[in-house]
Amino acid sequence: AARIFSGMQPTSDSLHLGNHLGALTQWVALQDDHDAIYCVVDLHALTVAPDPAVLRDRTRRTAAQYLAAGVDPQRSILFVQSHVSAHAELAWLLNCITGFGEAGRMTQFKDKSLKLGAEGTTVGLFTYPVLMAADILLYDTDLVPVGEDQRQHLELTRDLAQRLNSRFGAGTVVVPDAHIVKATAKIFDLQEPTAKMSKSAASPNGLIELLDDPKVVARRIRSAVTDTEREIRYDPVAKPGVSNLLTIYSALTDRSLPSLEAEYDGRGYGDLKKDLAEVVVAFLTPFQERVHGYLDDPATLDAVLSDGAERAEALAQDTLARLYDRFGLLRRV
Ligand code: AQP
Repeated sequence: AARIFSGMQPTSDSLHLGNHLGALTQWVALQDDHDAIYCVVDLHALTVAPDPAVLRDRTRRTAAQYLAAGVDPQRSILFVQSHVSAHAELAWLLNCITGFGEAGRMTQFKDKSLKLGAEGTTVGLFTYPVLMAADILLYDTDLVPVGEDQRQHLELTRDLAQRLNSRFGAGTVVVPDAHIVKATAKIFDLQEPTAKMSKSAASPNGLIELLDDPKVVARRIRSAVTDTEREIRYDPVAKPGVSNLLTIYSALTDRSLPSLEAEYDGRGYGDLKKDLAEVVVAFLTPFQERVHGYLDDPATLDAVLSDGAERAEALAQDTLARLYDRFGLLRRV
């Protein structure tokens, strides 16, 4: 079966609906007929200097949300990045074959470093996509399910993989493909429906976090920005706000966009928002119960993560040894 690898950063207490629909939903679907590995990428989270106790807590919370969404540790490998030291080690090798200009062209780095300023921007943030490439290449990954915002990082990963293969011989590493599901590749901010929904949004009102109070969620959906027309129609260019609501509705109910357009033909935005709020709350309520179930039993959660790390480590060590050898590092006897 094709190998899948993906991860999310433990950089907030809760994942948001963009993370869920853009990535996590695909993770759960793909584990049926793929060999899947899912990771809480805590080393990546260090690029934003989190408080140590908060990071530790968020790492468990992120894993609990993967499980609550349906990641099955029997069928997939679920682990924490820092538990497998090969990630940091391979990242160093890849740092040494990545161009400074090449890394500097990453738009996410450019955006974030512009906000942080030269002194606030760490070298870690700069090499973040290289660590991401290491995560992926360590497991001979074929497919990486991510949202649209990660496309450029995936391209860099592919470039680095091809470079390794041309330098050290075909088949040194697997060149991975992005798996981006078009319909949900980019969920937008409810208040600013041309910007991606993001945990670092200007206003919390545009964000739906999976662990938010359902009442708050319903209120945010009811006050989502739409437009001055009245027609409920999927048209992301002319009607980004309404289209985003329809995308979320469709993804959570498995109903097609045309069937939703037909149902809301002649009805107002208020109806759409009220119904969507119910759909989202109906999804979130049992999800939150499951998350709290996992968090209430940290020993079991830690055991799941430890088992996952053991299985991931065996695979990662194999790739790392192969690459140390190709790079010409003397083997310890
Ligand atoms: N709005 C989104 N729509 C669809 N997919 C999304 N993803 C993130 N936002 C959306 C996908 O979620 C996964 C998590 O990636 P991450 O942990 O690296 O988080 P992120 O991309 O840093 O998340 P944010 O909230 O967007 O953070 P900031 O504000 O820091 O940029 C990835 O697969 C991503 O594509």
